Amino acid sequence: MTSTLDWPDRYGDPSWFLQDRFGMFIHWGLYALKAKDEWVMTQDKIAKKEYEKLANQFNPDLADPYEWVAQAKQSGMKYIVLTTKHHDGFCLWDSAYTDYKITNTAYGKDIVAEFVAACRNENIKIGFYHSLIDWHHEHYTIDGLHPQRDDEAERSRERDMVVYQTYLYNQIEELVTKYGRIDYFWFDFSYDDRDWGWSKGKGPADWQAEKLENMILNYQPHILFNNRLGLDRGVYTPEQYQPTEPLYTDNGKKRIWEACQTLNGTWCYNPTNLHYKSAEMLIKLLIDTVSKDGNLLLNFGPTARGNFDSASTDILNALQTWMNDHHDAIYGTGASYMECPQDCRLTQKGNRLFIHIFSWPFRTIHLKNLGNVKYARFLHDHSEVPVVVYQDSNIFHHDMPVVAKNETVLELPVIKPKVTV
Ligand code: JFZ
Repeated sequence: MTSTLDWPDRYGDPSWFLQDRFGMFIHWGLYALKAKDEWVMTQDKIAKKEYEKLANQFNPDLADPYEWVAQAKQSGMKYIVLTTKHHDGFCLWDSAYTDYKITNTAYGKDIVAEFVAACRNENIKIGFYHSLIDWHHEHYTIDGLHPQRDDEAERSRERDMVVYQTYLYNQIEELVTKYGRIDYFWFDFSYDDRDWGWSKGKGPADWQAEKLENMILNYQPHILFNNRLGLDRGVYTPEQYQPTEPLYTDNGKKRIWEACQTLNGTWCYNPTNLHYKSAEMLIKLLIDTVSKDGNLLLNFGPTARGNFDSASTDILNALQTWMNDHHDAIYGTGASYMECPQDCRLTQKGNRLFIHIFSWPFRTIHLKNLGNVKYARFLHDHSEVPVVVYQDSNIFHHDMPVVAKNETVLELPVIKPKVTV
């Protein structure tokens, strides 16, 4: 079935995004020092003046964006989205509009500039995450009193969202004019239940969403946006949630979507939270996402010293091993029209069907309506797998090894090529 994409004509061409399928999310900022949660300022009711002091403590002596990018690339990720500013308002670039920025810490350098240079060097697409919420800006309005603003001066101050709008606009203009070509702008506005009122009552008018969009497109006409400007367009970003099938709008247009997922439930570096997803689970998450026509943006939180911890590195290494053998079943693929066999996922490009075996079968994989297929093979070594096609029932049967690793991929040509939207 052919359907049209739900994608504004005036946005950039999303072809690269649909081809690449796999990206790295990086959440990094002052909150890494607390090593709990990027929401720590609000959750632990840390007053603004207190939280600001973290900037004096911040000395990421191991931070090396070239290393981040190299690790992402070797694990098969094709784009990286970095937090230029999270809700705490601390800026990772040398903004002219605030002193609350990385260049005023012991690090001294503009890490966004370094990150962008590293991505270009490695041919990795560049994404900027930017929070619309700002706990630090004195004119970001908030519904109710907040611990961060609990002193008398803060209480009595008149807040004027228009001042914040201008700040937001100017900073985003810096980000899209000072660093050359940017491929993806990832806005963040959250209606999270952890929100404590920061988003309450707010919508696109509060940050002049259309104006921001127009300005960015003016400088970067090829750019892609996610959907969190609140305009109900762009890359749809369900968070820590896997849909059951490709996503469509109410009128049947195909949505471009991206699963954003954590390693252990928090976005920021958190060594005390040991609920890590296994490498096997993360590989399956990637496959599951692509089998439903989505992209996976997998999050990593560098430590306060700026490097990936060993848990992250172990996962990156495991992803690298799998992607080396199987990337062909990910890049440029998407949902198949074939009916999925039990305990499997299917991805397809053209007439190449990939059967991702999630749980090893009892010697037989039943694939319906296969037609007359000449061969099947394992993707990782091209070793042949016997196929038996029963004329009437069109059951695909192969006499496979009794056991093998999970997430093994079989590849076979199918008669009807996939129609790409
Ligand atoms: C937001 C942030 O608050 C969070 O810290 C992190 O950066 C994440 C990627 O984005 O949290 C959200 C945003 C949207 C939803 C949930 C949490 N949502 O749409 O359900």
